[in-house]
Amino acid sequence: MRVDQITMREIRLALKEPFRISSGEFRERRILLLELVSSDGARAWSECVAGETPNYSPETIDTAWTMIEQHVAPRALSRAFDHPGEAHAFFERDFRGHQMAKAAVEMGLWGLAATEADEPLGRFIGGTRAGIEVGISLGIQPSPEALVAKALAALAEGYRKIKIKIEPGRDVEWVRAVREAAGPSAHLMADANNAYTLDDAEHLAKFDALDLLMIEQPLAWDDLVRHAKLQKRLKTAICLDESITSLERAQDMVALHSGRIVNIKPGRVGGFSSAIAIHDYCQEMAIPVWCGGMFESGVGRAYNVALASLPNFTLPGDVSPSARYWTADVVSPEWVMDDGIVRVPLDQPGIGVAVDEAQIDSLTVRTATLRR
Ligand code: OSB
Ligand code: MG
Repeated sequence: MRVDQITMREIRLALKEPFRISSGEFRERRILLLELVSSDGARAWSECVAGETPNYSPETIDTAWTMIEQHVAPRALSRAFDHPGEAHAFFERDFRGHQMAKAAVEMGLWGLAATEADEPLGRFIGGTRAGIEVGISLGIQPSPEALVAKALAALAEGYRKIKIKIEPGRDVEWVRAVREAAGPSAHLMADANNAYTLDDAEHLAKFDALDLLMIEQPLAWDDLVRHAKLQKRLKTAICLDESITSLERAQDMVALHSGRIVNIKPGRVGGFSSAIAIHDYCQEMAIPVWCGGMFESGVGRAYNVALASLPNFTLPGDVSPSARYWTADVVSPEWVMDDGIVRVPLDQPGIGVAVDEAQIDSLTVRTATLRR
């Protein structure tokens, strides 16, 4: 496979409602999309998940734009690949960090390879599921009552897991209110996005009474050692998100006992090869994984859905349907949820959805095209 051309575009998509996490608020997504063209004329779209501000990881859409334009895309255009699985190691060579920038191009290569192989992306990577159980991620609400209302509405819509964003002052009592309203069988979890320190261990142990599936990333974004100390003091399983940026960090998590579950976001770990390697390793170690989300457009969602069809993605993923986020998504068909399940598109090759190019043109604020 040879890539002849990579077109970068930034589009703007307004979220239906603002989304607040402990480290910041999102109202609109500035989304970086790529379109790769192979020397055989095959085309594939991919998405960079970096946000507007560096509140989740050090990357932003602007750092990713620069890195892709100056470093990642030129590398991808510089040689042929027998298989997209070769790209990750090639992008890592003497090139530190910038996982989201690397992942956008690397995943595009997987999308392109699946298209050229005439196989659905999920099957191409060895996925076995035809549908993905969906969890919703609820942003920090103005009051516990508002949170309870959102959680009950989501359960009524069929969501299989409710993730509640928390921060100091809006945590145990807020989640307890949801537990009391939703009943003992609801699958609930909390995500702190780094809002706590080890000094909060005693407070966080109060979550143990609420029978949560897990608590996601309570401590610093790049921490493993303190999470291990905290995990010793909690019955509730810690799930790591921000801290797992590579297979090696997942191995460290297991070695240190920093957590018992991994949220895999392919963008955060440098792409599909790394995400699949973490999946395989966790499966060997009996660590359940699930697919996280970064408010992807329908393009990035296609990759998450394909990835989540691998067998060890045993917990519901943050792969909500298009209508949860956008008035109109940029793909057709839009992603839909039926009885809490998003279907893995297995009836067509590649990423399984078509990009609405006229709509994308109307949303585009900048472009760049790189050629071999
Ligand atoms: O921590 O999982 C997170 C969105 C932006 C940044 C970080 C996170 C999230 C989400 C969104 O929780 C989940 C989704 O895309 O539905
Ligand atoms: Mg998270």
